Amino acid sequence: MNKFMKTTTLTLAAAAMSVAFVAGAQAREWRGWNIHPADYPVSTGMEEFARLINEKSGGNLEAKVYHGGVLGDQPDAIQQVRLGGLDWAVFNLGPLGEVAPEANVVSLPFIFKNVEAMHEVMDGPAGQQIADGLAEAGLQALGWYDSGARSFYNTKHPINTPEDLKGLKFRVMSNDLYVQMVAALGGNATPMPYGEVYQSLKTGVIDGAENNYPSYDSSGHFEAAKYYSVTQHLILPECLCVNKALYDGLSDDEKKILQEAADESVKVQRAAWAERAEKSKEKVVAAGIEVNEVADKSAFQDAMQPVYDNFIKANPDLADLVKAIQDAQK
Ligand code: GTR
Repeated sequence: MNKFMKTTTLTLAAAAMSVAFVAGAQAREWRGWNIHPADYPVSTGMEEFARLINEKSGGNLEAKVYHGGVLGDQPDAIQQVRLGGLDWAVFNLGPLGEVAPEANVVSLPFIFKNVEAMHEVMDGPAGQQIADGLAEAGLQALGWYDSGARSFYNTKHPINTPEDLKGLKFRVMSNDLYVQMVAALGGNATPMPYGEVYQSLKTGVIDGAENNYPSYDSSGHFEAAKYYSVTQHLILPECLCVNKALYDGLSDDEKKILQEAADESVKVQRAAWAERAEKSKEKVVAAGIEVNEVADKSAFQDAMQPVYDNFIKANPDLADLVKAIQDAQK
């Protein structure tokens, strides 16, 4: 064998090995992180996505969902999916804001006037800009799930005005914007993993937290904190996303399969969400929770000006995105 042939043979062998490796990598089961129990709308959506990619690829793509946060808490799992230690997940845009500034725009309190407006914005150009920011952070966004609106709940008393937060300590998700948000309302905030909140409410380490009805219900927080005040200060989408390098290694056909499966799973999740939001509300009310509507949210909204100002000061290049989201809802 001459030198040229040797090199060619070696190169071909290396190419064959890398093809085998890629094929092997695709046949491997993708591990999906989920913080929620199996009977939650996010879980239903993820199961549907996994089922569809398997079906549409004739068994070549396989994905499994690990429910209940057994693969770690959310900030850690975000790093894992970015780095490829985990393959896919559904993440809340709140903690995602810490890794992609574009995603943080939706964590500006009251930026969406309602859930429908959030979906419209996320399914349009602003959503694409956010997806591009996530891609730079190593996450391929395939679709936006619903997680309704978040409101404050606590163990002490109903919240009707920002003054009612005074002296109370609230758990927030891992994102500095939320610490600023609670401080601007006059309360104290402490970031804490979701899985520690129940015990912390029970033992009085914190006085309250904030979430949507389905999470308030499924986490059992309603058993520990019975005042739920409908402030709806955050309307956060969730992202069905895949490790970017894994996605980039797929063929065009496989990418198409993923996108179609994601689109279908988004529909399933959003429908399951609407149903569960009603059910959870009924359940917590029947359990004796005291729900108060906050008819006039303007005092809460006005108090957010410094949070917006700080954000724009720190991210001047995102001022246009904030404005585009606001203008799209006029
Ligand atoms: C839920 C959300 C989770 C997690 C949780 C929390 O509504 O679906 O991803 O972010 O809130 O408060 O940590």
